[in-house]
This record gives sequence, structure tokens and C-alpha cells, in this order.
Amino acid sequence: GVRAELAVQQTNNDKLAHMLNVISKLYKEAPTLPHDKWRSYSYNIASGRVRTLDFEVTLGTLHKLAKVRGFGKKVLAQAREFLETGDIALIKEFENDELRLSMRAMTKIWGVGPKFARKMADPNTGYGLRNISDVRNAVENGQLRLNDGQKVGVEFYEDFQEKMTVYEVQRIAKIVKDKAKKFYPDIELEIMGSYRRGKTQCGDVDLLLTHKEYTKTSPMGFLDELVERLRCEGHISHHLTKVETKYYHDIAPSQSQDFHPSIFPHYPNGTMYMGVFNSPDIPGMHRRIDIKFYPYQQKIFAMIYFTGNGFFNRAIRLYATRKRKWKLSDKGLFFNTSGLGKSMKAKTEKEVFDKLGVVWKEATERDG
Ligand code: DCP
Ligand code: MG
Ligand code: MN
Repeated sequence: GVRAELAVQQTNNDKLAHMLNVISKLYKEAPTLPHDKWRSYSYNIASGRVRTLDFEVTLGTLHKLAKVRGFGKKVLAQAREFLETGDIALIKEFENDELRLSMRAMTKIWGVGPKFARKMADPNTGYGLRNISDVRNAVENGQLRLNDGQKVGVEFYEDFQEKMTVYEVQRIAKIVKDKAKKFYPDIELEIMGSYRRGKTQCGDVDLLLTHKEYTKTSPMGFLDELVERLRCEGHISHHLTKVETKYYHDIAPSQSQDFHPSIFPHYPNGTMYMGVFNSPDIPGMHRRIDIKFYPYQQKIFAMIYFTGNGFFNRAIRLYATRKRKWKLSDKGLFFNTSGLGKSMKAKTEKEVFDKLGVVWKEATERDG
């Protein structure tokens, strides 16, 4: 019946979207040719488009797919290959490509982008490193120089590949929240990212801080002070973003329990932090943490962005631009494509979805 056909449709399109996304990621993680980053982008767009098609992709509907923006000869040929064989050979080729395999190992290091990964992995023009132990040896021998963030990425390479349970995410969030409340008793903290999308395992901890009294600004230096205190108390092991604290320590000595908000000047933007948290559950284990403070007026838009996932963000932003000629960002919904001027005011995410005219999706339904 119709229901069964819909199920088939979902499966077929989902599989193709997934494979195109795999190809996109392979190009992104291991671009060996200058054009590869554009290929990655194209496959990404095509993957997103397949997810939003209102028809099932079959050999019989390929002509319809050919008319969809983003489906050039190459991607179309791959869609055909998938429909005829159930697979795309390019994926296998990638998986047997030594250089690309090495590059993928390099891009898994926090702070290493595709360009540096190429340099690390390429035996002809770079260092010919194949895996993390090659990297560690090269660093030890003084052959390879890394920046501070990359050094942390190498040190905790294994830890950062491990996901954590939602209980651990909650424990970490609570530690941060309790500390933040010492500065601002009315601060609001929400857990974003894969946690909010209802995943049972999370790659990192994504925290959004807001405060009702900071409607258009954020307290500059507050995030620095917060994370530096967490570091002094042994919760945070490393900062990955630059943290400036000296000035505020002088005003609010760490012994003092009654911090006053006015010590932080208002700053007309959001602030963000990336760091490493000592696992409260597993001794010796390190977790990635991202914390952002947004002005209250931007809260709902920041939530949409920070909840993700990346695919969903791309899709809904593209929709805002293409269908409405508006701009959706983490800071607002603007009624022109430049993102300038006044944003829509929103108290709930649903108001934003309604304004855009897109079907409401709970956070747990935003995986693609
Ligand atoms: N995000 C985005 N584009 C990026 C990075 C992030 O749109 N380049 C948004 C969408 C993500 C959210 O921020 O869902 C959080 O980013 P994470 O990298 O923490 O990803 P997730 O939390 O979704 O997954 P994980 O469990 O791997 O952390
Ligand atoms: Mg995350
Ligand atoms: Mn994150």
C-alpha cells in the first residue's frame, strides 16, 4: 500500500543521500586535488537535496533527478550506479587509496584541516605520515611542528574519538552551570548539539549560556573567567581558544564568592570557547567542550544553529535564502539576503519555523 511505498521511498533516497554524503566527507577529509573541496561541497548539496525530494529516486525517475539543481553529469552517473548496483565504486576506491587514508587519519586530529593534513600525509611533498603514531614520532624527533591546539589534538587523539553517555554530558553541564551561577544566579544554560537531538552518545558537550538582562550584548571576559576558574579547580585540562583572565582576577579574586556582573563590560557580540574537560566519570579521560554565550535576543536563533545537525542547518538556511530571499544565521532571521538590518524577534523555535514556512521539527527530528 501507500505506507509501504513511502517506506521504500525513504529507504532508497536515504541510502543515496547517505552515500553522497560519504563521498562528500571523503573529499573533505582527504582532498588530494585542488578541486576536491568543491567536489565535497557539491556532493554535500546533492546529498541534502536527495533528502528533501518529494519523489522516490529510481531508474525510472532519474530524468526528474537530472532537473534538480545540483545534479550534474557526475553526480547523476553515481546515482545511476547506485540504483543499478546498490553501490558506488568511488567509495571503495577511496577506501583503498593510501594517501587519502592517511589524510583522513590526520584530519581526525583536532585542529588539523585538510591543507595541513595533506602536508602531513603526502610522501612526495610532505612528511608521509600514515597514522597517529607516525605523527607522535615526527613531533618527538623535531621533524614536525604543531600549534598549541594541534598538540592537544595529538595528545588526546584517542580520547576525542570516544563518545560519551548523556549522563556524563549532564554531569559536565551541571559542573559548568553551578560555577556560572556563582557569577550570575539567573544565568540560563542549555545543552545543545547531539545531546539535544536526543542521541544516546555524544562526541562533545555543547553548552549555550544566556542571561535575560543581557538582551543585546554579552559580558565580555565572563566566559574567560568562568573557564579559567574551572581550569584552576581541575575540571578543565586545556583551553583550545585564547583565554584572557588577568584583568578580571584582579577585580574578583578567586576566593570571593560574591562576584558582581558589572565587573564585565558589555560586548556587542556573542562569545565562544572551546576546551578540554576532565571526565567526571572516567579518570584520565578527556572530553571536548564548547561553550557559547549569546545575547538574549539571539537565543532562539543560536539554539537552532547550535542544535544542528549540520545538514539540517544547511537545509534550513538554503531554504531561507532560496525560497524567501532572507537570511537565517545563529544571530537572527533577516529579511534580506545580506543579513543586515533588524532580525525577526522570536520567543520559540517554532515561531521561526512558522515564519519561514517550513514544517516544524522537534530537535530529535533534525538529523538530516
Ligand atoms: N554546527 C554547524 N556547522 C559547523 C559546526 C557546528 O552547523 N561547522 C552546528 C551543528 C551542530 C552543532 O553546531 O549540530 C554542534 O556541533 P558539534 O560539532 O558539537 O556536532 P554535534 O553535537 O551535532 O555532534 P557530536 O556528538 O559529534 O558533537
Ligand atoms: Mg556536539
Ligand atoms: Mn561541539
